[in-house]
Amino acid sequence: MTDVDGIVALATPPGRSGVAVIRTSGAHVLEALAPFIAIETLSPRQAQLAQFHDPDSHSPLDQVLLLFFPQPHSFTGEDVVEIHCHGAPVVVTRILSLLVGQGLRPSHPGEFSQRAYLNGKMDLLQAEAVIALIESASLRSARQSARQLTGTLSLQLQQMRQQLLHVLVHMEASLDFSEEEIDPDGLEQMQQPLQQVADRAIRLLDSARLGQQLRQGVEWVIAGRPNVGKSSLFNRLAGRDKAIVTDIPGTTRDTNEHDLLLDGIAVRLIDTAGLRPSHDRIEQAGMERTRACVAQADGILLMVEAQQGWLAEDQAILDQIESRQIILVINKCDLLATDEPALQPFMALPVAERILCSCQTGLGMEPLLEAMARLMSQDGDEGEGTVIMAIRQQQVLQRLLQAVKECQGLLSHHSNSLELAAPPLRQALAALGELVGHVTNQELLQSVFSRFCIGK
Ligand SMILES: Nc1nc2c(ncn2[C@@H]2O[C@H](COP(=O)(O)OP(=O)(O)OP(=O)(O)O)[C@@H](O)[C@H]2O)c(=O)[nH]1
Ligand SMILES: [Mg+2]
Repeated sequence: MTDVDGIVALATPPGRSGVAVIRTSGAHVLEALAPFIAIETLSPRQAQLAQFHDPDSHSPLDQVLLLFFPQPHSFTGEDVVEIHCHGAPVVVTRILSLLVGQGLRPSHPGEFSQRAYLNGKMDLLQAEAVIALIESASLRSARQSARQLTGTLSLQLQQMRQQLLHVLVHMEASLDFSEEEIDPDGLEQMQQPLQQVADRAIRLLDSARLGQQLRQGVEWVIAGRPNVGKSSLFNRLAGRDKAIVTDIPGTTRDTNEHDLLLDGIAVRLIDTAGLRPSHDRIEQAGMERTRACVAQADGILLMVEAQQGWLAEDQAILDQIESRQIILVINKCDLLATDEPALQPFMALPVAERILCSCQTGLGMEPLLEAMARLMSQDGDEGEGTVIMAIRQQQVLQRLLQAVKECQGLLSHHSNSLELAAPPLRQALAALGELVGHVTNQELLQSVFSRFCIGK
């Protein structure tokens, strides 16, 4: 890409604000600014107060703070000037249009980061971490992205690359003596690093589900028969009376949603219409929605009533749930006689956790939240401190793992035909290159950077 024209964008959200930041980057930004500010007094990396002159008026347009980062020591690797002006939309628009009049081009989404990548300021993984950081819905996800921004994942991949290169060198050296069968020692020297790379790829892939949860949040759906107390639980966890609660079965028709943060993960809680055979068209429509929610949920809070035990109707609902993460919420425990064995009727059920609760008294709410958090964190720990955050990374890692496995298989079955094992090894190396961004094509770059906001 040789597009090095100067670009400009508002880097802060549009609208009225105390301060707005306009970012410029490119070889000619200083020239573009010259008609409006005294650029000769600009000193690198120092905040400087200045008047921004409007050529159409005798008085200054705004008093601004300027930051000048000369290339190559800037975010993009080019000359960068940031203009911190007052956040009045008219002022921002005027400054932008004056700069465009001087030849700067409004930037595309992610163009600053794309230039940083093209100028070797960061690799593709770090660029993706920037997006994830900006999009973070929770502190935990922000921390994870910030960690990736420092290059932790890049470093691990670099080590994997070294290991694969070691195998390739070994393989090519042995190929020169291809007439002879390769000795077991030499084979072991290749198998071992391959296994280490495979193990690492598997660990990273295991973290991808957690990465997805951190990125997008998770959905927990409250489902069960009518009148068991689903909306009461929803209101308890939401901390207010959001959903209508009555003693009439079939109260809830539409789904209700509430967002909360649990253990650093954004959780969307969904209250649904109770499931039962019904001829009421409105109720049927509600139940359709329930089924759709259940089908795409990450976890289900399946609610039953303690006093009633496990009913055929409950079983019918459980049969419709495919999710592997089900917490059985045994409600209305306040109605039980103190010596009743509350859990017993439910012990044989294939659910991840069983929680005794009462939405009336508040019993069991903390254990329930803890159980939800427990199930979510089971989805891959942060082992080496790295979590795969982007779908692209996950896909390329899968390809890498497949290639490594193929190579391993060929080596163990045909130890005398190394030529066969070399191509998958090269594919694995290519996948690594693609991950970090050493090997890229325009389409890939487009798909990564178009997800950024303007001005980043
Ligand atoms: N005693 C007792 N009553 C409860 C408890 N939780 C809910 N209820 C009552 O049970 C009835 C039904 O509660 P809802 O929360 O509307 O039940 P639901 O599952 O949402 O019902 P539908 O929307 O009809 O599917 C209400 O009268 C609640 O006050 C509880 O823990 N103990
Ligand atoms: Mg309800």
